[in-house]
Amino acid sequence: MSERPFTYDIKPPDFLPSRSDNHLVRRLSDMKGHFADAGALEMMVTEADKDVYEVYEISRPAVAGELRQGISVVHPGRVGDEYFMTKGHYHLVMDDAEIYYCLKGRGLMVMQTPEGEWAVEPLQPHRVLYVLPRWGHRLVNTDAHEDLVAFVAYAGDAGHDYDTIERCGFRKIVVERGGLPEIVDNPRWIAAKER
Ligand code: S6P
Ligand code: ZN
Repeated sequence: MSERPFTYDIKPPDFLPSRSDNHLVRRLSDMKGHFADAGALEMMVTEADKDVYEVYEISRPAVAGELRQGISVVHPGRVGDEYFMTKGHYHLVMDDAEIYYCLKGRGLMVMQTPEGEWAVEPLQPHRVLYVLPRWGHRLVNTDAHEDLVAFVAYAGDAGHDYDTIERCGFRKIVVERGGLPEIVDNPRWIAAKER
């Protein structure tokens, strides 16, 4: 029988999808190299290897024309003064864009191009963010208590380039200063010309 159109629900209060094909959990120990304060991360991993974020994937074939979907949940917390966040990535197919629709919580999307341009956009419930082709993206939860939850949709063939971010980092990181989020230079960022 041929495949049929399908629906699923994303309902409050937790906004987890009623259907998902994969559930990924990224713990502190998966985040080595991503947070600026490596010492603080190491200590936290030893004390309690907390979940940093989770992804519920609604999988589709990895071909252009399909749309993969998911729910990303970034938990509240900090490593040193840096807020919990996703690893972040470029799409392997750099021309593939992505839609984020924020369902719950407060946060920031940190974005950049390989050429060193950067942008940070605030996320709050009911806000849509369009991630342009070529822009690497990382979700940051800046709330002290609540999960940051977003629905995402992106081209089936997009793929994930994590290596570039692992090697070079994001140009900007988000830290807490006096109880408020502040965007600062990433001491680990390696500019394209030095890569
Ligand atoms: C996929 C999309 C999201 C992220 C998720 C986790 O293109 O941007 O589903 O995969 O937010 O982030 P990351 O950086 O670990 O893939
Ligand atoms: Zn993406």
